Amino acid sequence: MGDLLKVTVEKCPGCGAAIQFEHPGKPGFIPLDVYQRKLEAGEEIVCQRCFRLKHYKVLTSEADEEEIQKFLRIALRDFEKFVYVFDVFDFEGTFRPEIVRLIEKNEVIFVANKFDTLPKTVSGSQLKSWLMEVISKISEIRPSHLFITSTKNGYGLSKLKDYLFEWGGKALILGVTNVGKSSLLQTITSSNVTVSPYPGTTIGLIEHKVGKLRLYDTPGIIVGDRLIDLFDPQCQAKILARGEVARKTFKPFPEEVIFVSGLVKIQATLFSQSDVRPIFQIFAPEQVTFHKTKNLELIEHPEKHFGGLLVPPCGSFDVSKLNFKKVQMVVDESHELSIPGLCWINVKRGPVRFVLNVPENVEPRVRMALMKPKRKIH
Ligand SMILES: Nc1nc2c(ncn2[C@@H]2O[C@H](COP(=O)(O)OP(=O)(O)OP(=O)(O)O)[C@@H](O)[C@H]2O)c(=O)[nH]1
Ligand SMILES: [Mg+2]
Repeated sequence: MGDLLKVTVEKCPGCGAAIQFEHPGKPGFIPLDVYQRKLEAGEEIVCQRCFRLKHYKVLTSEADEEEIQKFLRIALRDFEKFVYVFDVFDFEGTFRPEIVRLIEKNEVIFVANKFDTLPKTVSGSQLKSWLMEVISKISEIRPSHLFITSTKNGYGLSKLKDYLFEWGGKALILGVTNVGKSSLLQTITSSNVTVSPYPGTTIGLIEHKVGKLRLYDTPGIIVGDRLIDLFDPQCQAKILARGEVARKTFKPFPEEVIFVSGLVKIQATLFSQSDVRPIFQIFAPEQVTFHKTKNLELIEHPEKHFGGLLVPPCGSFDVSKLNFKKVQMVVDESHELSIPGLCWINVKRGPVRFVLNVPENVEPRVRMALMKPKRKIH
């Protein structure tokens, strides 16, 4: 391969990976003949992975986790301005105090994206004050700039764009995989970065101009404690909330158990009274499956029924390697139980004692309720 070719196009404009001709299946690969043809025709040159993601919606190579983390550590040193993006549907899974602490001494603006996935009854201002409170609780940070956005329906984008236009200098977009970093850049700058429901779409730094600001897209930070992290990229793409989340109401008998996505087992009883049933709502993406049962065999040996009665969102999922743990939590009407990367549970009649069986890597949390109780149900 001639050096000339390397110099002409260094990076794929879709994902930021360095263009290369030697390793098919690895990020940045493009067959040399295709590259030369496109170069001569003056067509845009994107790597094979981005081309297939854009045109066929298929993922042909995965990002190298270690490389990405190494790359991010280096990038962090070079910036003093950051745009931290998180997903409001999966707040606990994507607002990461351990990452925010790395950048808090700098100028940071926070973007709460995917507002369209929340129930319509939650207003922008209600979400904002809830976020201010839960953020300061878990990270002791009071964001001075917090924007609520949806790249899907355009909510909040012009406000964010106006701010970025005047900000000046250079800023790094940062956030967990799949929160919508590239989508934001794409809509704000009308650029051609690759957006896809697979985690790890962006691979390198991609620079864009927004008024006086040079804004850089980055690879998503890979975290391992969300339920969704257990699935392969194809499966993650399926389970991701695409529109408003679905809600399902439960009023279980003490002997009943609810399986969510086949992998989380929930038993719930009212904390103080055993003769009254608890009531709660589970909010989860449309594709997440629920199974309520009294069947003891199923309750005690769920591993035997995966792929049959219990369906994780993807058929090819191998549960045999998973370890599970038991977690108990008591949640009243002013709080919610969140299972990062899967769902959250809002209590209508409580306090409820939840006994959960979850995959070992997943950390359920209790948080202040986003969906405020309107009236107490007796
Ligand atoms: N419902 C909804 N989906 C969104 C929104 N923004 C992005 N998405 C979707 O979320 C998925 C991930 O979007 P990307 O922009 O590729 O996310 P990213 O943070 O750049 O992901 P990585 O590069 O993998 O870290 C895509 O399927 C987008 O269509 C939004 O505001 N609402
Ligand atoms: Mg991206």
